[in-house]
Amino acid sequence: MTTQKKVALITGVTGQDGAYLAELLLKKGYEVHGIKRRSSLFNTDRIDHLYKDRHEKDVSFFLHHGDMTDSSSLTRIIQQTQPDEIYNLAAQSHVAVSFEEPEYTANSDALGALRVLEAIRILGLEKKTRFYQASTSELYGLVQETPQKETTPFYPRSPYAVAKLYAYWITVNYREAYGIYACNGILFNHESPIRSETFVTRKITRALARIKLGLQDCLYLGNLDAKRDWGHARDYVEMQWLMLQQDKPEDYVIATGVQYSVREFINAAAKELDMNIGWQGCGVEEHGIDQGGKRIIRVDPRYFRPTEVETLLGDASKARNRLGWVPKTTFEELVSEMVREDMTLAQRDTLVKKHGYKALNYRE
Ligand code: NDP
Ligand code: GDR
Repeated sequence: MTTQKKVALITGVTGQDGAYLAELLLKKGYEVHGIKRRSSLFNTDRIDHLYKDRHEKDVSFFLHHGDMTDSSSLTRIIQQTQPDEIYNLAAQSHVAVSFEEPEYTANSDALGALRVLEAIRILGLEKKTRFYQASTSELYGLVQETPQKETTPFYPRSPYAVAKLYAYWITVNYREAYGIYACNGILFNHESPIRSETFVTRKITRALARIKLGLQDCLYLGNLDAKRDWGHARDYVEMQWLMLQQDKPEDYVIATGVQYSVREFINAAAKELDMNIGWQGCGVEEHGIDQGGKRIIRVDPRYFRPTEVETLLGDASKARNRLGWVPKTTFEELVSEMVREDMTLAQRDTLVKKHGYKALNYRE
């Protein structure tokens, strides 16, 4: 007897979480469909290792062109793939950028979730298709309680967070109104070596590796006092899957329960590279100096946000007690893995700088 493969559809498959989740679901034997946007450059770096040409045997991973701002593409893909599970990860996910592109952020992050839920309803898939919404700790914004858990009131502080608040509630509403198995994962920051370079953790690990090798002089950052609860993306996508395997759909906070400041992240990354950073000055004058007294970290107010989220710390007891989920990777392990990978990339860049692209081929 052959058992039918489960079918999953991932929006945002080309992003950090999309790549880890696709890999996890393929390992579990799913047929995985991903939605990618049209781009003038290749945008599938993170998932290229999973992709096989459709003409090969045993292909389980398929990509479709679509966009969160385009209902027709979303509805068509859902109709064609008839997924058992949809993971809605696609979003304009940068908080600072959302102040510059508030309307687009609302369109893709808020209405995008609605479009997927409406497609499920219009296509009569309410009883078949389970829906995961990538909600965020940014909903807590100006925090009303510490640590933050599922019952903590929301106070969003950016166009991104406000858009995600709509997506959170429309997910709850479609669950209650139409009986769709729909869940919110309220995920705190999670990082990895494939985190995009504009988020603070990756910006730090990449820059310090480059500074160490002489490829860059200085790293400019914004608020060094901001505190975050940072976990590893690989651990968090497991929870996204687990949430859709339960008897009843519910919302869960996913976090490590430990908090560090941006400055502490820098110190941890520097330690991995045997760099010793001394801190001097305060406010916009604060800077980090290396052993030789060179200013290698400076504050640039350009990176300050009009309204900042100063502190986030999650309480994931519900996920631990109900689903047995605990994060596997510690803060130190996360930083170490990111620094190692960025050091390898910086070494490649050094090689290219010295000998041109041919040097890479000779090595491989
Ligand atoms: P990324 O920014 O790495 O990935 C976002 C993905 O969404 C990319 O594949 C991107 O495509 C795609 N995308 C963006 N806009 C559109 C659009 N209009 N139509 C179709 N696709 C689009 O984010 P992460 O992987 O880190 O996060 C995944 C989700 O989880 C996001 O919704 C994010 O807001 C949320 N989240 C993330 C947290 C984190 O710490 N990482 C914490 C809490 C929530 P492209 O590659 O072409 O840009
Ligand atoms: P965040 O992540 O806004 O929490 O959103 P980000 O890494 O951008 O910022 C974290 C904190 O660091 C401060 N910061 C800087 N941030 C950036 N990007 N660049 C800088 O130079 C810099 N200097 C200081 C920020 O002000 C902030 O306080 C991430 C995203 O993945 C969201 O999609 C997700 O919902 C939340 O995490 C949970």
